[in-house]
Amino acid sequence: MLNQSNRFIPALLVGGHAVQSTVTVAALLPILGILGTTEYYPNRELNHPPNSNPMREFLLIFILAAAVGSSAANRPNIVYIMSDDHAAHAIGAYGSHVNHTPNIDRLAREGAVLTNVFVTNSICTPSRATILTGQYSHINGVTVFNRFDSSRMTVARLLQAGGYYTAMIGKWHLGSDPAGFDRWEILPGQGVYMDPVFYTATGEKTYTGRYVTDVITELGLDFIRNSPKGRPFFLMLHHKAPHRPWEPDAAHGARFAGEWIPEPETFWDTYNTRTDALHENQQRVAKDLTRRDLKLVPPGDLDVAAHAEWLAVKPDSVTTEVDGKTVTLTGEALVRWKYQRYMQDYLATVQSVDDSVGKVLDFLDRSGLTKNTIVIYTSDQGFFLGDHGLFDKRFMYEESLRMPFLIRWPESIKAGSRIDAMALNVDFAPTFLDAAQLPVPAEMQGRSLVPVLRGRVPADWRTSMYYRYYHDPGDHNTRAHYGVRTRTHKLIYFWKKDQWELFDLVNDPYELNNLYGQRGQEKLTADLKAELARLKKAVKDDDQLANEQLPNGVDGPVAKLRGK
Ligand SMILES: [Ca+2]
Repeated sequence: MLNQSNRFIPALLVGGHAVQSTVTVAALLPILGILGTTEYYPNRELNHPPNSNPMREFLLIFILAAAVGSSAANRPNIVYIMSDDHAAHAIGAYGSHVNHTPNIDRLAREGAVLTNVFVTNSICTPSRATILTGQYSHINGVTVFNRFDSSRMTVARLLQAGGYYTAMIGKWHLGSDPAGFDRWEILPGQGVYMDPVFYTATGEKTYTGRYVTDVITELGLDFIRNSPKGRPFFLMLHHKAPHRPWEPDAAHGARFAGEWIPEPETFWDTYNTRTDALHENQQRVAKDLTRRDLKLVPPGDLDVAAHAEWLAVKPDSVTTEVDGKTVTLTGEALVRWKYQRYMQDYLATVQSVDDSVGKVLDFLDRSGLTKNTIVIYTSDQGFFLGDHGLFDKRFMYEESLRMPFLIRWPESIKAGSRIDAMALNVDFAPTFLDAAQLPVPAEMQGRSLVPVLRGRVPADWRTSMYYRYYHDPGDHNTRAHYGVRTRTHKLIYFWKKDQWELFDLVNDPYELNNLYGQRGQEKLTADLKAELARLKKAVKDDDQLANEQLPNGVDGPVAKLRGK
């Protein structure tokens, strides 16, 4: 057993490359001493006492756990597929009324669908930093679009150190270079749908004439195909789709162009009883979609600046063809038309992602890897699909808060499972480590979902969650807020406005009736405020980043390549 555990230790020290020699724990202690003097975490004051060295601590934990022995045999491969802005209610397994996703649904059939997975800060970059670190935004330092400090502890570094062959392919969106990956090929910033550029550690490549979802899929499969035999792999396959500006490939675009998409129940929400925040938002289908979003074609005689200006206009009338006749749409008819254009394109980009999942699953089948590979499909957060008249995310309302999460792991998950336990994006990193039979560092704030996935929910499993959104006013004038969601209620506090919303999720699942301040709600309100305060303290949020809007980092140097 000792020999088996020792085989991890050299891998830990030489960056994941297999070394055949045997090293004892005692021989490593001087090296840990050296690490003790290393300034490994520039921002460690955020989450550690002044004298602690988190890198040393987690290495020590790791080595001790390895020394007591964990069976390394048959550790599962992990394929983590994450799209960008894919709402659960646009997935068949979650009861979509607007589309079909047969390949993603296969994961639900052959594995599990988790129905209560929530994001802790509903926006791209912070969710990605949380998934990597297992920490809330105020601890990992990424509250808005600021740059992630890649020298921090991440699940990729730990898996790589634990012997996994690791890759990050697709949308990274964290400003700094990826670390902890044997291979990375990322889109700069948001990336683009057509003719995408990918950055690597050593160069860049433009895929002229190619569609981004297809390229990401092929690069991911190429990574799996070339993984070293006898070593488990960890692949983060991150799609750009279905993020704005929702540009489908030609085939899917044509297929959805004629589709009529049902409007959601709350499409015409008047925001009655809700606070100023919802009234002030600028992410409305009715008013905030641009000509570019709607794929309107500019006049041909515009120069570059005028062309960009034309596309950025949010039109209040549109002249288009309806049933072969040219008509000018305004008012309610225009709003309905905008919704159709938005959703047709959004869903067409989703369909390419669904195709991609099918290709990955087929490839695993053909390669004999299905049995020992965990496959996850999720999105970095939810999205409004016209719900409350909105597009985008950010708000703590259900459609934006809920992440899709489907997982297949034949060895551990009963096919067709439906899991209602409350899970969060802080849980993903601990889950990967646990599945890989590696220890979870104490500074990770989530919990492993492995017992939950195996159908044994621990008695002390969470029944409430903490949320905090910072990007105010941001791109959509969305007001900063934090809040608590229990299994039955939600309390939201817009702290810069000192306004509250309280919803009964059982009797008002669409969150249309703000109960805050209503007679008879005093005890419920007090209980939820107490729970909110308890959670805020438990996750160590003492407002340390509440009033600071950190500068954007996503367009910073992805290594040396920017600006050349
Ligand atoms: Ca996103």
